[in-house]
Amino acid sequence: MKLEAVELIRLDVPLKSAFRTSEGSVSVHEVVWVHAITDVGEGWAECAANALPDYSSEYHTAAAGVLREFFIPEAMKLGNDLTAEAIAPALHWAKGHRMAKAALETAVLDAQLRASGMSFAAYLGATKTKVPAGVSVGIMDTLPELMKTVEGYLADGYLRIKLKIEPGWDYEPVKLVRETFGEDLLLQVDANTAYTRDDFDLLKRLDEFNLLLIEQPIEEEDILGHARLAEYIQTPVCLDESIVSAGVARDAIEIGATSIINIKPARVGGYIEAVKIHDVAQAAGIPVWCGGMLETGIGRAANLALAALPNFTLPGDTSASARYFETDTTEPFVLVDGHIDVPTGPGIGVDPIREVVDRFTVSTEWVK
Ligand code: OSB
Ligand code: MG
Repeated sequence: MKLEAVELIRLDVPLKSAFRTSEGSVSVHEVVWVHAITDVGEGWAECAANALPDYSSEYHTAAAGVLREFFIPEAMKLGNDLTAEAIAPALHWAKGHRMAKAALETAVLDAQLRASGMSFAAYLGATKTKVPAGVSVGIMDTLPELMKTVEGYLADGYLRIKLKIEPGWDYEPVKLVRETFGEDLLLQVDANTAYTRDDFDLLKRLDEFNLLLIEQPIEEEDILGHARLAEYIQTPVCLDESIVSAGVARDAIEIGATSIINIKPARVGGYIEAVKIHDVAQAAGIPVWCGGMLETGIGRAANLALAALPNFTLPGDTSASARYFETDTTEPFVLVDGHIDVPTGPGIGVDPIREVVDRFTVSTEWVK
């Protein structure tokens, strides 16, 4: 196949409510979409980069820039040899920018799979037709507000709760949620790097709540620090931001820095690398789960396909459309008995709703 043109679309999709983490608060999901036009048809991907370089060094205008200036021209240079599998090797010379790389690879893969009639789930090796859904709960202004929010998600049927934490919003909210909703609730926390090596005693206090895991407590480069923490506390340590490739995953597992991994395809450069991490973890007996970046349906669809692989044994952050948006960009994903169906159609299996996309579009540019 051959890449003929790419449309980069900037969208502002309003969130139902602000989502606050230790890194900041967002009330509008600002993203770039990659719409690939190939000789065998079109493909879609949502680039996960935030508006600010707060989760990682990437941000959406930088992603658009590196796609426009380097990555799309490089993919076009492949000529008729373009395949989704050829993208990562062709971009390997460029350091970092994994979310931008992932978006281009995913859009090309979508086109490739749509043309051959194969779903993402089948291509990636999915073994499930529906996946259990958890929900990520942001930091709130007050504890009553948090209780009301968690209660609402449990009423919706979510199977596990993840609380965002930061210094000053950790022990008390976790204790209250555990006491209010009981020992059987699957409960975990995510610090998004908010703590340091000086906070181990504080983090150890969370041991009493029998959490499934603590996600990315300290900074992403400090893998050794996570290994030390993992020895010090009982709660399993789960890395998110730190795991940027299958190689890093292998090393982090080997030194004991992570006993569970949050896999986000965008963070690691795409779905092909994500499957490699799944396999490395599986071989080491380390369970994985699928994280999210507040994606709209276009990004969520492919994440659900990945979450259907066999070693994704914990509920992911792949929540229903209604958890995030009044109006999603695709047919909404719905929660049924705590699960979400894995799309079965060709490619990502869903299509953007043109009228909705137009409404949320801030700007578009064509790269040819
Ligand atoms: O750390 O997992 C994270 C959202 C944006 C950036 C980072 C993270 C998150 C979430 C929400 O926790 C995941 C989701 O529901 O998509
Ligand atoms: Mg996280």
